[in-house]
Amino acid sequence: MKAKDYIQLEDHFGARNYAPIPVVIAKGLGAKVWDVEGHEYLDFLSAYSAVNQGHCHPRLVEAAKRQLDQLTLTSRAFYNNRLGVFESYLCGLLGFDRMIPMNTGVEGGETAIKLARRWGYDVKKIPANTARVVFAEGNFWGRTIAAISSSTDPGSRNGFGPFVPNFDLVPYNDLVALEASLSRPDVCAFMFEPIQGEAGVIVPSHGYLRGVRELCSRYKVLMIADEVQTGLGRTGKMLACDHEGVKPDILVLGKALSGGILPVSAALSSNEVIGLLQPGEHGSTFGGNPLASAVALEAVRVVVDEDLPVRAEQLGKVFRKALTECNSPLVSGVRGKGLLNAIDIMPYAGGKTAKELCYALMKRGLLCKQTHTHTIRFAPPLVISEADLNLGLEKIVAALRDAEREHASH
Ligand code: IF1
Repeated sequence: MKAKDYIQLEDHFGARNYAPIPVVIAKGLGAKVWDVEGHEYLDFLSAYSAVNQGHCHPRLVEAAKRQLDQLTLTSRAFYNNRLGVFESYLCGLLGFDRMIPMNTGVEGGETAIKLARRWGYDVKKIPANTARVVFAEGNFWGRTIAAISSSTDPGSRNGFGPFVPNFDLVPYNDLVALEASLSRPDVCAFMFEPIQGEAGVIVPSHGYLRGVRELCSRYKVLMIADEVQTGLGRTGKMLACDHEGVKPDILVLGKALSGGILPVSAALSSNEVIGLLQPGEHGSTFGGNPLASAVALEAVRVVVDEDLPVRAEQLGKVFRKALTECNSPLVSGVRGKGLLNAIDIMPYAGGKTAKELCYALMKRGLLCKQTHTHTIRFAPPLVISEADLNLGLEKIVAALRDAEREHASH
């Protein structure tokens, strides 16, 4: 079968809830993927930061294969010999008392909100069924009814109402607005991304994270950091909150928690918060399964053993410096932290923009994806070699020069 045959199958039998770039990937290793025709690409999206460790990391594939021959799923009706070992390692590494293992990132977010509401009622004594959760405009934490209920993106919300009540919104990176919202006595939590991913890699002012921490402590509101995308080394620290030495009350992880092998997420918190849950009050069929626990333990160990946060920090500086110094008139912004970066593209050649540049980059052997109309997010695996990063930069600069020439002759 050719690429077009695979595309036709998905187009005929699948939902059209995506508009993928027309490449059919069949193999991945490290920072590279290959399509069904054998063409090689540098992956500068990393499945939206789920393969920080690189595609098919040998240690993760080995951990999965080893566990597959033993046991994959028991349900939580029984104990298994992998979950507790994973929980103790992750809680110890990140400095939390306890965690709840789930599967997708959005389940991690839902878990965090349930924990915060329960804490609001049992500890902050908020009247039953009135607890409020505050979110930042531009947030993205998934596609469930609760997640889209907090969204400010019409594309995520329209046609899916009615929505979950008692969700409030404040502008991102605005501590004055945040304080006004948190001062309400019925607010139990503020859930936010330390860097907004889908919104276009929005990096808040230095001091914002510390300001959020101080306000949440002052008004007795739980600070929930959604690090599904920014966590596990992506922004140049183990957690994006580490850039300001801030510890959230609840931490949500996902994506790279399994290195892209299978869905693994978690909500980590304190005895005071997680200790409130009684048997039967939360869970998931696959949450904490032995296969996920074995793979996730190894995935986090790889982040630590290969010093991926430091790599992201160093290579990110190389990346942003090169893109800034190329001085392309089409690039109106370069921003990011670690290896979570983005550029804003001015419309060129009669209305072309980020999407067309992504197509041009695909033809040059680099895969990335636009977010909203004018922004391209670049997020290669954190294991990318400096040589491959520079190769990727050459492709990006060459595609920008082509676009500049096309714009000039238009
Ligand atoms: C898709 C976006 C990114 C996330 C943060 C929770 C979740 C996500 C900060 C939920 C998931 C994914 C969803 C994925 C594409 C990708 C994405 F473009 F959709 F918005 F990364 F920015 N918190 N983000 O970024 O995790 O339930 O998906 O495991 O195709 O929808 P999930």
